[in-house]
Amino acid sequence: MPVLLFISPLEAQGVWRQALERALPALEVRVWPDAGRRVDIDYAVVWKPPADSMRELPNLKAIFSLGAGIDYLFTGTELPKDVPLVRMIDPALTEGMTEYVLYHVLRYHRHMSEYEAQQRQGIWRELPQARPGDRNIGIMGLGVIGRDAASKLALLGFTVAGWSRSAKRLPQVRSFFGQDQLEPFLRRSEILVCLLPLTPETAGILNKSTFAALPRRAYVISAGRGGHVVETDLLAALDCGHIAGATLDVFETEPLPVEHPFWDHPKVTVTPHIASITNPDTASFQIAENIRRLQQGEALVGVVDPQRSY
Ligand code: NDP
Ligand code: OXD
Repeated sequence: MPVLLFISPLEAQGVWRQALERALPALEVRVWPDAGRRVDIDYAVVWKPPADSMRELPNLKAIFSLGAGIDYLFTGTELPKDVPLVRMIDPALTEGMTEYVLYHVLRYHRHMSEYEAQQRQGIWRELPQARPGDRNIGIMGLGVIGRDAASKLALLGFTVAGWSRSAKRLPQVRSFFGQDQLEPFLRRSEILVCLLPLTPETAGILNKSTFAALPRRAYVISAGRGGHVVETDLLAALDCGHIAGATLDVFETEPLPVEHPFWDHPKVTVTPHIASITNPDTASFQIAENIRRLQQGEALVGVVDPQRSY
C-alpha cells in the first residue's frame, strides 16, 4: 500500500490525518515524526516542515504543499532532488482570497475606514463617493488567485488592471506585464492589491519607489507574503499621507511581534494571515486528484518551476 507522510508540526494533525484518509482510502497516512520505515514513503504533504524532515526518503514521488505559496520551502528546508514540488491550487482557497480582496477593496472604496475613524470621534459627515467604474484597482499577480479576484472586481464594475510577468487576456481586466510596465501600472492604481508569490524577484517589491509611483492617497492591500513589503518604507509613506491606508495579512515576521508599530497604527489594518485558510477536506481532495494523475501517468497540476521559484 502506498504511504503518505504528513509533515506539519503547526497544523491540527488529527484533522488532517482524517481528511487525507477520507480522500485517499487506498493510502496509508503517517504523521511526522512517526514516519516509520523511510523507504516506504511515496508522498509528502507539508507546511513549514522541519528542515531535515524530508531527508532520506529514497522513494518519494511528490511533495504537496498545503499552501499556494511555497517560498517557505526555499529557506533552509532540505528538499530531495528531482522530486516534483506541487503547490496548492484549490477553488476553496481561491474563493477565500477573493472574498478577502473584495471585502477590503469595498471597505476602502466606500470610505469605511474613514467612517470608522469618524465614529470614534462622534463625527457625522458624508464623504464624496465615487462610482466603481471611476475607481482604478491594480492587482499585482494575475495567477490562479489574482485572476479570480480581478475578474470579480471587474464584475462589480471597478476599473481593473493586473500586473504579471507575462501578458494576460482577461475580459474587462487590462494587462500590464514585465518590469517596464510596472510603473505605468502603479501610476493608475488607486487601490493596489499584492497577490504575488515571494521570489528573489518580488522580495521587497512594495517599497519606497513603488509607493511613490502610486497616486496620492492610494490604498495598499498586501495578502501575498510579508517579504514583499519594506515595512519602514510603508510606515514612512503612511505617515507622510501619500498612502491613505494599508491592510496587511502577511508579515516579514509572523506572528507579528507585539511591539510592532503596525498594531497601533491608525491607518493600518492587521489580520493574522487568514486571507484564506486551507481547508483540510477540499485540499485533501486536490491532493488525491494529483496522486491519481501521477499514478495514471498524467501531468500534475500546480508543479513549481524551480527556476522561477513559483
Ligand atoms: P500563481 O503562481 O498562480 O500566480 C502568481 C502570479 O504572480 C502570476 O501571474 C505571475 O506571473 C506573477 N508573478 C510572479 N513573479 C512575478 C514577477 N517577478 N513579476 C511580475 N509578476 C510576477 O500563484 P497564486 O495566485 O496561486 O498565489 C499567489 C500567492 O498568494 C501565493 O504565492 C501566496 O504567497 C499567496 N497566498 C496567500 C494566502 C493568504 O492567506 N494570505 C493564501 C494563499 C496564497 P505569470 O502569470 O506571468 O507567471
Ligand atoms: C498559502 C497561504 O500560501 O496560506 O496558501 O499563505
